[in-house]
Amino acid sequence: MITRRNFIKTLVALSLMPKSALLAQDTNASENFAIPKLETGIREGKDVFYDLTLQAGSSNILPNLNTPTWGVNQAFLGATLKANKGDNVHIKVKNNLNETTTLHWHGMKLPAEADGGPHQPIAPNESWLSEYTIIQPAATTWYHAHQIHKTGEHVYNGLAGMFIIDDEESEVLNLPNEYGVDDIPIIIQDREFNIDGSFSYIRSRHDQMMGKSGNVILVNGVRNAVLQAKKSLLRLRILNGSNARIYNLGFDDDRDFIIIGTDGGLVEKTITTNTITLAPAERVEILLDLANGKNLKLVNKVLASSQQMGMMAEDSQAFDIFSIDASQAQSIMQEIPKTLVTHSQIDMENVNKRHFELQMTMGSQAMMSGRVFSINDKAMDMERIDEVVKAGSTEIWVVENTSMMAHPFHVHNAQFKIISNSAGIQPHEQGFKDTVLVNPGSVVEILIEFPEFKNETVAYMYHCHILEHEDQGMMGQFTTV
Ligand SMILES: [Cu+2]
Repeated sequence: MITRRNFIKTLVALSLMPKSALLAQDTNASENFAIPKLETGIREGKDVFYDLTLQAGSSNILPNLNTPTWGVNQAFLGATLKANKGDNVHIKVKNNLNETTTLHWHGMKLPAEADGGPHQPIAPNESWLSEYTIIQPAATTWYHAHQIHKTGEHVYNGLAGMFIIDDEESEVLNLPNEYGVDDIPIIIQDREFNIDGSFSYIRSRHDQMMGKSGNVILVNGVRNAVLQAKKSLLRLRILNGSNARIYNLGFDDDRDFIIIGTDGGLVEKTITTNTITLAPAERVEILLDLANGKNLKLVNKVLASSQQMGMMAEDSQAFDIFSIDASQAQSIMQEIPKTLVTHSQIDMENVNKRHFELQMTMGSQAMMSGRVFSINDKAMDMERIDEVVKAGSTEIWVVENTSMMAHPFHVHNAQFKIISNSAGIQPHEQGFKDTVLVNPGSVVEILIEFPEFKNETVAYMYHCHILEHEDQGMMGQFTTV
């Protein structure tokens, strides 16, 4: 039942506010923290079988309103998958939606035909089997829809989840690893709502150009989320699952936290910091000490550098993301190792170099031709292979952003090292990455060791991870042969 008070509250919560204004978190309406359910599959030795269903559902995100949502084995967003390095995973994906879509394993090194990109569409009522061996170390990877021209909308509806890889090397480090207890998935997304509670996707030229940002912040699909901490040392696996928004993450008391992992897995040495910039698709694993028992909030901070980086005003507002109640946390006395793992050194001698220019063309002519977003003067074409890479080789990709806004550049089937960035390398960018934020006017060099998988006809993607940019052509294709 909609009472008058709730109706007014709901109106405030909806898009009647200026586009740039973020909905203030409502302090007297805290919600339970949601932990996506865990799918460990059915194991037969090293073979693990997963049954995933893409489904439509209804979620109670705003008070007294139902939001039609999409999910994977749940109503909104995806169950968390878990497997070990060395496992042969067999993932059956059944599409119970009434639209064709795909499911892409973001951050995974795998054969092109198992990648789940635009070349592996799953029609309604059809199933797709993705099979591969996990050849990479422990990491927080994720999965999401990747249907050509539809990725933004499908992810916005809810087709995204986490895929955690474990290995023996990380297990002996004694890091918090009890899922949902001291090892917590944090999927940060922003959404805008219509008056009836449904998601409001693109509705302006601004949304198309800048990417879709919303005025309601969700963590694992819940707004105003409050995590009741069970232990005084938490491992947070933070994924920026937003379509376009870049976050400057930190805690409201400016406390330090310890970075232990990046997109591709654990870092060699722990990094202590109090702020981290996270672009769409990037992940960071942090350790958070709650021993003082004080409650805190993960917040988006305003950085002095935001303006210089050419971010728009709406990217430089302070707001809360979620709260942690530390009052009941069981005290954990634990030594945190300073050295975690050793990364294999990649040989940089005589490697092939390729150049990628990320472009946004303004002006009416570009808009008429539909060629606003491009890489190397080309918009994405499913029929065109842009680059052919030798399987097993190492290359340097030079990514230059000649546009006026930042773009997170992502490469499928790869975990790379950033070897230079004209805008500077952040502490967490020293680890293995599959997505790197390229600021306007900047040039970033990444060193990629391509796996041995060969396929002359099925391509992998490289693209901007602002999903609206990807959908409008800021994407290209490469094969490994
Ligand atoms: Cu972009």
